Amino acid sequence: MSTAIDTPAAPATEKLTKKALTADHPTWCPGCGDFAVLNIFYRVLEKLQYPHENIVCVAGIGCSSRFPYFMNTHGIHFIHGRALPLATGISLSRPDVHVFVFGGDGDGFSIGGNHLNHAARKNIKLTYVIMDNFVYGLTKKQTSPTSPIGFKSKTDPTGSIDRPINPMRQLLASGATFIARTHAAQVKHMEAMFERAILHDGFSVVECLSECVMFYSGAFDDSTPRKGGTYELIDETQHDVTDETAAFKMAENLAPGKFGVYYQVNRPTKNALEQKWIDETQSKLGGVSQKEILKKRFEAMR
Ligand SMILES: Cc1ncc(C[n+]2csc(CCOP(=O)(O)OP(=O)(O)O)c2C)c(N)n1
Ligand code: SF4
Repeated sequence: MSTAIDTPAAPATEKLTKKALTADHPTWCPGCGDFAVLNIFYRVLEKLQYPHENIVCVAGIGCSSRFPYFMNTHGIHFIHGRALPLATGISLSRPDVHVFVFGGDGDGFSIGGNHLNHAARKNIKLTYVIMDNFVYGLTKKQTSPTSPIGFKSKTDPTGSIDRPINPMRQLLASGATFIARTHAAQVKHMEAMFERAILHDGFSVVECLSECVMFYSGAFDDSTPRKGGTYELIDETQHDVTDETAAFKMAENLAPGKFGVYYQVNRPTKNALEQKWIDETQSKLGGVSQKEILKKRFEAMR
């Protein structure tokens, strides 16, 4: 299969280490759950040993969306809620790179919610980690789409009155082909979920509960055993991850709900389908360049 654009020969790659992947000093508040997410992402990349120059991290705006600053990879800190459309373009045009998207529940489910639906249904090849803290952290405590009813914030001083979204059900309905749920305080589990998501050929999403110690301390105590909660794992000998109805049922109550892979199926990615179309069109037109095809298309549209 030909690549979507001509790329120069990749330089020889050195062993990928945490040191090589580390960029700026993270500026999150001490105790923020996002530190653990970053550390585990370093660890998984070290394990997978992708060529350093082929890794791209994209984010919108938010505390969690600062992620690309802390990664010594290609990275873009983009517009609030618009990380996915940008990442989609990168993924479709550069089949040689691994695209990762990071952001918060506000960025992903609120302002970026519609982009999430479309990237999921198109099955764009990328991995998206939603660092869900049930609050808008960067802007200092507004209600987010995942805040529970009764949550007191600057936008809801007497307590939130809106029904929160159910991330697992939302992702299932959107058509994501890999959907998992994990917790920043459960590093081994988080590592396993990230690795499986990254190795999935399609749109893979991991919702990672990551506590905002500044504006919603204790949000995840019910799923933190050292705080008296329970961390219940999905038993995949009992749960068929390809069964959408079972996944919907399992997602009925996420307070605290179960953790693990809710759903995983293989469906052709837009990347593969589009490349097939490009290859067929090029061969039909006698091997003209992609630029030429695009030019002809624009001329026909005048
Ligand atoms: C278009 C636009 N609207 C609103 C904002 C203000 N804003 C910045 S981050 C943010 C929400 C942050 O919450 P979340 O995405 O959950 O990330 P967190 O900071 O909690 O990690 C908002 C509303 C903005 N920067 N741009
Ligand atoms: S405000 Fe909350 S989410 Fe933002 S860095 Fe601080 S603890 Fe983390």
